[in-house]
Amino acid sequence: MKFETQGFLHLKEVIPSGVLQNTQVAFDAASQRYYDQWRQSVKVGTGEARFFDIPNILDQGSVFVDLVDLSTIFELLVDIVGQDIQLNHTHARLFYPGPTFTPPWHSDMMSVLGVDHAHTSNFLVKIHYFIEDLRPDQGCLAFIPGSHRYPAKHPTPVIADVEKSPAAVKIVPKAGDAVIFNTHLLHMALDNRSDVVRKSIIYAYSHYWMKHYANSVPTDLERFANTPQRKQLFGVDIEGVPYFNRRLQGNIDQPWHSTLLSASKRLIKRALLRNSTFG
Ligand SMILES: O=C(O)CCC(=O)C(=O)O
Repeated sequence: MKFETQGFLHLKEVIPSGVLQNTQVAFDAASQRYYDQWRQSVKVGTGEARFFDIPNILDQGSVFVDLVDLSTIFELLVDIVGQDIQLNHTHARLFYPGPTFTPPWHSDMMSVLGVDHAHTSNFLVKIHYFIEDLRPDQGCLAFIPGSHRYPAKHPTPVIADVEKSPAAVKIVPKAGDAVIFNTHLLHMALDNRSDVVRKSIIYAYSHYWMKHYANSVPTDLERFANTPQRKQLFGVDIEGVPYFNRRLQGNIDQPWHSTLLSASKRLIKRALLRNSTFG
């Protein structure tokens, strides 16, 4: 699969037009709700000036929850991550004109221990959804295809001009497109040299057993975790199902586990009986 070799895919027109329109409206409304708060935090020095992340996007409208398992993309996502998929974190971002805020050519996984990243293309996968056409100079994403396979301690490439380098690829998405990538792939957001803010919605997915962030769970779980798929994506545990065994197409039975469970039930019963006899 191209994703395995290159480490990213540009998926065109994956957001259906009705959903796209609702997302644009909900995104602008949510950013207006929090804009003053963000400006204030920048003023007092606690906020980031170069970009603004709308807090808890899954609480800002049901359309953002619908994007979590969008039917046009979800099967592919499950193919890449696996049947034990869970949402890991979310961002809804406005990147204002100015220099990039990302480190040049970075992997998000550099400090993660216990995983051989060069051989694992499904550990943490991100989708960036775009709700407006981007200009080529509007803070586009760029990748070094295949760099997720570099051996550990491989020197970070230095690329003077992304436009001219045969080693790098810049993506210029249109409204409704998505870019999906292995977060170990070397990537960056380029400078936003335009005079227009870049808007994007970023959802990261990993496995059910991995700790997830609070912003990957909508507050109104009763309303939104309304299918087994959504329950798994939002990390709702099922009693008796080990984290490692969660699967979209039926959780794995673990005979030793149920044997253990009935053994402990027998023990408890015996202890209760003894207490009632001798107590
Ligand atoms: O373009 C962005 O907003 C951030 C890009 C990036 O480094 C990431 O998503 O990991």
